[in-house]
Amino acid sequence: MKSGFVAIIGRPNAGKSTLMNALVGEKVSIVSWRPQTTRNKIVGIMTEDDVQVVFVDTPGIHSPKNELGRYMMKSVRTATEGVDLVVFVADAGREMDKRDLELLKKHVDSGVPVIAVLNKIDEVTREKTFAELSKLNDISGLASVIPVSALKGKNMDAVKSEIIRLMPTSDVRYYPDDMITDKSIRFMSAEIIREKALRCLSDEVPHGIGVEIRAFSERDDGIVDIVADIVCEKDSHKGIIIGKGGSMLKKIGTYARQDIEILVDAQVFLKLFVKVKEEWRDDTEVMKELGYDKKNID
Ligand SMILES: Nc1nc2c(ncn2[C@@H]2O[C@H](COP(=O)(O)OP(=O)(O)OP(=O)(O)O)[C@@H](O)[C@H]2O)c(=O)[nH]1
Ligand SMILES: [Mg+2]
Repeated sequence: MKSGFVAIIGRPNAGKSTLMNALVGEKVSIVSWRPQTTRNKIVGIMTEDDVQVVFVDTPGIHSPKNELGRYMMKSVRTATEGVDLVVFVADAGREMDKRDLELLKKHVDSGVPVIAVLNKIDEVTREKTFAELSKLNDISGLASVIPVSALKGKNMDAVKSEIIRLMPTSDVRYYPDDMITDKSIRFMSAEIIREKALRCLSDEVPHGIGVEIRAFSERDDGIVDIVADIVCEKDSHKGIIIGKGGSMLKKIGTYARQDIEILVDAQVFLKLFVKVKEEWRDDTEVMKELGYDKKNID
């Protein structure tokens, strides 16, 4: 029996969450083409007959410009503490710079095994893939360098077997066999709503969005009622989120409800409201309400 903890790190938009979901085999983390989609540490658990791997998906590493960014970077730092393996994900379509390579080296030097995964190879030419791979291969001390497409499932078996190879032998399983995440249904529902908002809205709005679940209850007949606020930073954004005659909010709500119904395996009534909280990304009180409390990062 083998089991262990694996932190998945990398720059924003590299495909960390897509990779984790592919390895776990379920959608645990939300995914969008917008950088900084993931804001918290998200645990995803892969359990098989003789192995359990506890993945920790993390926010993309960037220079924070507000308190939310600092919260996110603290999440990354704490996620890599005490893990058995670090998986560093890089986007093949984006040239790795000195900072990326230094970041990678820093983790290699810390003594924990590191796998570098070059993702999105489906999107670039072979030449480009080779160029980025050779940069990674020049770093000494990496356990392995693996080109993949997490989206298309290309070469994911290699990543999986390499991760399992590097897991410590252990008699303990950290989580029950059927558990895929440590996050609550409430948290997952808020994330799904945020994902739909990120995907539906035009460019200027999404970064300043947060979701707060205000009520979550189950009726006797099994129907689930959810009331949630989409929080944004400006009145003008509120208008955009609501849309003409409420059309945008309805669209976000419909997509979110469909996914939440799969999650809870029941019919869902979802009521969405939009609230403005100016500059909340620098307001620790509002951040707490939205689930971004630095003190709660363990
Ligand atoms: N073409 C292609 N796109 C991918 C691949 N993996 C992920 N993507 C896309 O890249 C975008 C970002 O993916 P995410 O998984 O959200 O990336 P992330 O690293 O978790 O991003 P943050 O949470 O913002 O740090 C999404 O649009 C994905 O569909 C891949 O292998 N190939
Ligand atoms: Mg992510």
